[in-house]
Amino acid sequence: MRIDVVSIFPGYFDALELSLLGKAKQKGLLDVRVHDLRDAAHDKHRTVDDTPTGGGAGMVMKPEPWGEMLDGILAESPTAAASSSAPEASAGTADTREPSLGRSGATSGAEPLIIFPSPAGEVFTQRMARELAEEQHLVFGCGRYEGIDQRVFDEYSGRGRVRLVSIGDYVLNGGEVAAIAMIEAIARLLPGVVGNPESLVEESHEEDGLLEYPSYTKPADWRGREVPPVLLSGNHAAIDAWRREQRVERTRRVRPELLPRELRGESRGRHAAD
Ligand code: 6GU
Repeated sequence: MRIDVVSIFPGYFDALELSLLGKAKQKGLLDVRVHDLRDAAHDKHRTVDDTPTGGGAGMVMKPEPWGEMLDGILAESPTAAASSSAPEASAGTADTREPSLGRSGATSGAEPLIIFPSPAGEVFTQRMARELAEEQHLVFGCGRYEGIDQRVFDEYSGRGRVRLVSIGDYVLNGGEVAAIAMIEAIARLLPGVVGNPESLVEESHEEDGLLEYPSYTKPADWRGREVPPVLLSGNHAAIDAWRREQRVERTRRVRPELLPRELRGESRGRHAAD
């Protein structure tokens, strides 16, 4: 998978060199390229922002550096159908393309998908991570300040697939940390990135949507806190049943909205324990 990232703080993405993802890059499973948006700002101060038209607080990212940067990235896309024509040049050919899939950006694959991390976007989930792991080329456009000039989204959703994606209901200073979270969630699903693929299926939010069971290792007694005896029993059916029950009860307690319909309602385990 190829991933391009555009940011005014490329240093954030040094974190991607560490651990699992660094190894994935070394193995050639993942090709991440980080671009400094200011390289596409050509005035003396390499300006990327300006005051909001119509007034208001904060600053807005100017469209021109984004246009130059994204045009360059799309022109170099390893995918076959990369749309590379500039607006002036595309006037006569624009109608020959498929109609835009717009924000929904459905259908995976053959052309780049541009993701703008934004608190105003659809919420990133494990399901979306799985979907995005099927893509050949992702481009993350990380905005700062009050956001990016709307015409950048309009331009690229008119030419290809664009999605605005949020990582949750809270506000970050920019898209960088959100992009790192999404890239990690996506990249670990690529074949060969996680050493033991079985460790992918038992996790929270995978398979049945329940949260993970609690894990223990040695020693069996630590500061008087004992490992649950069932885990030392060697009875694998009993262990599986215990873990399942832990997952259901933890989900009921912490994230009841994730519980599958058939498990909603009255708590189990109460009858025996209380
Ligand atoms: Cl993607 N960006 C920003 N700035 N804040 C966020 C976010 C993204 N997701 C949640 N909060």
